[in-house]
Amino acid sequence: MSTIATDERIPNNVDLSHDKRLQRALEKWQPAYLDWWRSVGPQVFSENDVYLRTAISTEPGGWANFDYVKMPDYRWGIFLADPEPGRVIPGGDHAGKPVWQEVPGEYRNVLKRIIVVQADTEPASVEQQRWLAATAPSLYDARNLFQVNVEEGRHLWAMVYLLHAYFGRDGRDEADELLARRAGDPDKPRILDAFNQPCEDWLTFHCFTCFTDRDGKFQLGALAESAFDPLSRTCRFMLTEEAHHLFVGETGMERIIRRAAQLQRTAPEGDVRGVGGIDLPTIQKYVNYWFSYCLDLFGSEVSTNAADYFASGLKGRWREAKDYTEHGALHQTRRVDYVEGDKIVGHDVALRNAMNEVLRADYAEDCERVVARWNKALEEEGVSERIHLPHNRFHRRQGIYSEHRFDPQGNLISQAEWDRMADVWLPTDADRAYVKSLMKPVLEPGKFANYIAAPKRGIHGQPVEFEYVRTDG
Ligand code: BYC
Ligand code: FE
Ligand code: FE
Repeated sequence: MSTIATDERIPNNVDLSHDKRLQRALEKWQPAYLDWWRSVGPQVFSENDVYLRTAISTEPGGWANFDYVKMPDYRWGIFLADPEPGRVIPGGDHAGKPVWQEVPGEYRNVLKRIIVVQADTEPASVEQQRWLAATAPSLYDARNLFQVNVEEGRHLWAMVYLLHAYFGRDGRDEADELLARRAGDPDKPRILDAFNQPCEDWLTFHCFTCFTDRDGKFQLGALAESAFDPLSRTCRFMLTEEAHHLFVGETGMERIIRRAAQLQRTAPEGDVRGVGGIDLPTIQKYVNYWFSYCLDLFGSEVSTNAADYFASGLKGRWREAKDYTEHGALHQTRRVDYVEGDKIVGHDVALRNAMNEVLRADYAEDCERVVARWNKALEEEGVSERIHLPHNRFHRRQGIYSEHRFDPQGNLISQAEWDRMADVWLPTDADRAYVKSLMKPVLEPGKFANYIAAPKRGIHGQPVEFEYVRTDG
């Protein structure tokens, strides 16, 4: 196990105190990070005690400490999973050779680009969510939001460490740029689309943590299979934290869905909105919107970038080392559906060029499992409606389907048909205004807003009515 230094200015298990130059550079970045956190991080309860988990080691089972902490005092640290002895490159042209501890010159720029794109999403999500706590449906939910926020902050640290440690001057410049771009700012936006969308209500937040953080799970999984070992180790530890973000999103959605079903059964004429709930058709529209946006995050169906990343070993497939026996992905194809005139025609594409599609399909399968659990909840609540994921061609802005219109079942439709149906499939301004109108803070311990069911249990063995955020200052 690696040594943990938790009492240093930057907690770490990378022996930072033995690399004074790196330590000094990161200690110089630290106040800029804190300024960023204060100006565009959580704007509500920003100085209150919050019951948070802090990573203190990478030991399975014992890696986290739970206690009250004021967010600006959170100990953001640099933690890499322990090295795997004898680890070899999992996939691509160099499969089976020893992993790299330094960045090979020929891959320097691409690798830096991948790390910057990954890094950029972390602060972006914190910015998107910075006002949400003002309308928290409970202290429990506010705490979960803050937990996700501080850990996305730590994920930024994880990537900035790689930029500083392995990319010299360019890396330091990129680290500064990461604090300069802003989610949704037309002049200096974040890199990927979904990270410029507003996140101003809790249905959106739970869709985001369920679907967008899950993109994170799969992208981090692909990077955990990287030939560049420090990146792999960083991502492996980030995935440990990510599990909670996905829990927040999945159970948050389930609680809203459950409440919708309960209100539907009891409200006069089943009018959920009439009694201040979020109705299932509205929830379905938000699912359609966020799932399709998140599919875009995997890049084009057919991508030479993706082929190059795989060939060079920079990214692997999901669980490349564990789940595959053939790691070259050469002389194999994957069927990709193209639009030709008014038909959808499948073509066999070289597997390496379809790596984005392979990862996207693994992601979609994971999402299907989540939706099946929500539908189980609907069954338990005794209503016949179900939530469905739209087809992967529906409402796309990136890739080969973005030039055409499809219905949620994936059928090619005309622009006129789309215009007629878009308001049925996607949230309208009126839907968003309605959802927003419900966003009123509920800050009494153990109480929940009317549109969301209470969770089954609290955090880390604490009761649901625990004071997860101390509101008295
Ligand atoms: N929006 O060859 P293509 C997370 C660009 S989430 C805007 O199809 P490629 C988190 C693309 O950059 C995980 N632009 O794409 C979640 C390229 O531009 P250039 C984030 C887009 O490169 C919640 C061009 O279009 N991690 O951690 O094969 C909270 C052609 O692209 C988009 C990563 O993404 C888009 N949606 O694949 C907090 C991993 N899609 O280079 C955190 C690192 C594509 O021609 N990123 N473009 O100018 C990658 O591996 C790849 O860059 C991508 C794109 C998978 C994103
Ligand atoms: Fe993250
Ligand atoms: Fe996350």
